[in-house]
Amino acid sequence: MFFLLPVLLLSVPGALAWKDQCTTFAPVIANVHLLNVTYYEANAFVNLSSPLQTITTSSLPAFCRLQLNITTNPATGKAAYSEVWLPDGWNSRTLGFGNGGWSGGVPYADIALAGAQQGYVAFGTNTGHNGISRDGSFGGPRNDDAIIDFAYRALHLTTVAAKSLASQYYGYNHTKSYYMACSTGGRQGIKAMSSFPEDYDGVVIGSPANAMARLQPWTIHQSLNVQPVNSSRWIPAALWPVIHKEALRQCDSLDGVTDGIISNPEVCDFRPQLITCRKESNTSECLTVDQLESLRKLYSNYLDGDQNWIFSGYVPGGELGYPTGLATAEPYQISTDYYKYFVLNDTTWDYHTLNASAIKLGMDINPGQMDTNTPDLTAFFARGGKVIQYVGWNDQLISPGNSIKWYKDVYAYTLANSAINPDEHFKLFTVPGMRHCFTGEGAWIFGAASQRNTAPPLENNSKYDIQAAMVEWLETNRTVDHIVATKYRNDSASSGVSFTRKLCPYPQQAVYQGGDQNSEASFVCK
Ligand SMILES: [Ca+2]
Repeated sequence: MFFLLPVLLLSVPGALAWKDQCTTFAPVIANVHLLNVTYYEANAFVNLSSPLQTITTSSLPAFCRLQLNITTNPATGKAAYSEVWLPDGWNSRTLGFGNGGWSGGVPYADIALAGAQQGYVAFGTNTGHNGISRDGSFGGPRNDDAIIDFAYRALHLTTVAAKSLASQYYGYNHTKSYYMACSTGGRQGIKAMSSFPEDYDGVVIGSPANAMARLQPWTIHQSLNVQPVNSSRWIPAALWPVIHKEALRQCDSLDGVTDGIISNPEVCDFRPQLITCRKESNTSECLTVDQLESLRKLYSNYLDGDQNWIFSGYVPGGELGYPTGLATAEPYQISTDYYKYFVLNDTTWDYHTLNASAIKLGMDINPGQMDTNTPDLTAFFARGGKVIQYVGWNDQLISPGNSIKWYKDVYAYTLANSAINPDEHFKLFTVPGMRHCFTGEGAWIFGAASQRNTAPPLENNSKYDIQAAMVEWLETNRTVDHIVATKYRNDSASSGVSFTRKLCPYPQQAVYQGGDQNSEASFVCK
């Protein structure tokens, strides 16, 4: 049997022709202005930096880099800076990346390593402003154009532009459109699925900062639980490893393996009062009654003054990250800036005055419609869209309870309001021993956003790489029943593998079946 190759494959240009194609590319898209175009040969030295991410590598395939000015509001002239990278060897898919915190910067490491290096047309945006993760001052006072760009508009318009640019560059349309991001990027992904369900076909999001009006007061609350420093309720840095050791003593072995990782904190009934200071105790190895009260608040659901549920608390196991997360001397600036520049428009606001009415005001104003807490993904699901969400159990910045609650909310809403089977469109993977988006004591390398600049997944396939798993699920309909995460020694791929573990779809957990504890093959999801 003789098969005719599609004409487009026969017309793929050689390397010289690609360079010519790139440097002479003159796309025509309304409100999209090409600032600069650069062709990078295969293995060229690429060294780029934004307030969000830096990439320094010589490991990329040949690609064409487009730097774009996208007018986001023609009436005011507001614009965003975006980039689209077009590899010579395109896999016919597009892959967009999101941001982190309040950051205004192109996610270069993700675009390079998870995008172009894997064959995708890859893109990202500065969300309409330049700035670092913790700085929300761009939002105020009442800078609505900038807030809306940050909330969703810049990414949406960049996505639309990237698809059109790919089509004009290669001469044919993409097959599937993907998105991958964590934290603020997770929120952006949820916004896209709910408000622009045609933007993407497959979405991989980690620990989303979606419930902004709830997350931000909780962030301040966590700091208020322990401050001021040197008060009776303060928990000094040296005491957190003591608390962690006790949490492990009580709960590590519940998953069948005593390895320093609590696989399922939901079944861990942590009782820190077992290390209460006695009169004869060394106070560096025990907790006072006031410190126990601080811990109780940190690990509890956060209720406002009217007893309304606001946000979930910390879970046992993440104690090595909490003192540099939110159990800090001052609140995380992301949250105080939320009130100063987005909700109250008062740059002198004192976070000690946070109360139920301020929390409600954030919910009511919902600046830029950035609060993306909707459980309604039915339009996205109805057109075949799939989403894989993941969250580290040891997340020190956004309680994993937030991801679990949103997953449950979407699940219930979908059942109640459509004929769609949510299991065919949505999976949540919990990651034991992982902090916010990356790092931690657990196996946390699986190809997700902001991970490849530390280390690649063990292999670039659907077994080890969450994005490859998404492609397989969406394009071949083979379901994702687990993903294998890798822990490298010293978090360095060149140092070799320390251990691998299965990540399981919630509410399943990896359960040890016997054999080598360092091998994922010794665990099953159930
Ligand atoms: Ca364990």
